[in-house]
Amino acid sequence: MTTRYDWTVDEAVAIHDAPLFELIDRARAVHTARHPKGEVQLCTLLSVKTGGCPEDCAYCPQSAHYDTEVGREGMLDVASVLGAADRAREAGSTRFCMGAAWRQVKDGPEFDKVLEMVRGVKARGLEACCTLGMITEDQARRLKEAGLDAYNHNLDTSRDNYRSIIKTRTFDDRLVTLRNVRSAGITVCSGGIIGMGESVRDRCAMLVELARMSPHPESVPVNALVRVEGTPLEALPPIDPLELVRMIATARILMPSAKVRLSAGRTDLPREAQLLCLYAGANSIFYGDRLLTTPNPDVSEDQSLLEVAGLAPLAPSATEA
Ligand code: SAM
Ligand code: DTB
Ligand code: SF4
Repeated sequence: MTTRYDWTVDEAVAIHDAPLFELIDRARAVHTARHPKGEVQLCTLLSVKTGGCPEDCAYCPQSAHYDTEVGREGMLDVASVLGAADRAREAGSTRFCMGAAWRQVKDGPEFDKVLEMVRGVKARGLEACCTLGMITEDQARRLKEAGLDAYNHNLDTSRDNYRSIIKTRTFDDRLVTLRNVRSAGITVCSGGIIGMGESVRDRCAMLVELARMSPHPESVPVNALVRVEGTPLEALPPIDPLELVRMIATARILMPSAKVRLSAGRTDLPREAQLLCLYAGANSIFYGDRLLTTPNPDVSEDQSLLEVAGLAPLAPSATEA
């Protein structure tokens, strides 16, 4: 099986729209060829700086443009972040992702604190990931020096659909940050959201944008929109769970070696649909009862999810960078 970097949107749509069992069979074959069968990486998220974000992302409860239940909070201190990292590790997570509601990183004391958090997370033997908005090449280099493994920066939707979701930055701004991350030697985590009113073609175009990068992103989160009161997208209908299965299977086929993460939206997803996503190519979930500002399934529910499927959390030793 070769890894391709020249996928077209037409090809991706044909894969996505194939009869469901054909799609799942194909994705499963790619998955088992490239990844240990019964392994799922557990990642824990923590919002280290919540709310008051100047960007206008239509899905986001943290945007200052919308009146949601999420208020602007100060930055967490390093000790409480590292306390959360300890608890995440004890619960079985091997990756710890710190998020900040920033448009872009500003050099100064807050960024220095993030660097300290990264060093602390690494000292605990966890993979360290950050998602802080746009970063420069120099900031990426400093994060790398602190030991950062991965940077999350989602494309979220297709280039064509971008302006209907976010007006305060462009799709190309996103690509520049991803390039800065890559050139600093940090692994790339980039994916998107379904359920924002986009077409199947938009979904596939977003995946193709990622799948034409060489190397592919090491990590591709697929989120289902969490519809939050006060955001412009609050009243959209929920997705059909099988749409998520198709999206994950398509991501798996286009980017065979990536970790495909079944991300936000699991609280509304029946257990059987989650299992189908894990069968069709997802090999990671967010673990812990919060995402950044919204709920995630309880840890006990997730333990039983993995148990019924005979899946095991990826062991820490296998992930140390
Ligand atoms: N501010 C940084 C940025 O936008 O890159 C980092 C944090 S931001 C909350 C990280 C990602 O969370 C977004 O790119 C988006 O894909 C996802 N996200 C935010 N709100 C969401 C929602 N309501 N439903 C699903 N995913 C969401
Ligand atoms: C990603 O793609 N999904 C995560 C993580 N990367 C940072 C965030 C989901 C956020 C969902 C809304 C919230 O909890 O605020
Ligand atoms: Fe800000 Fe990120 Fe939310 Fe957009 S997704 S409003 S950049 S926190």
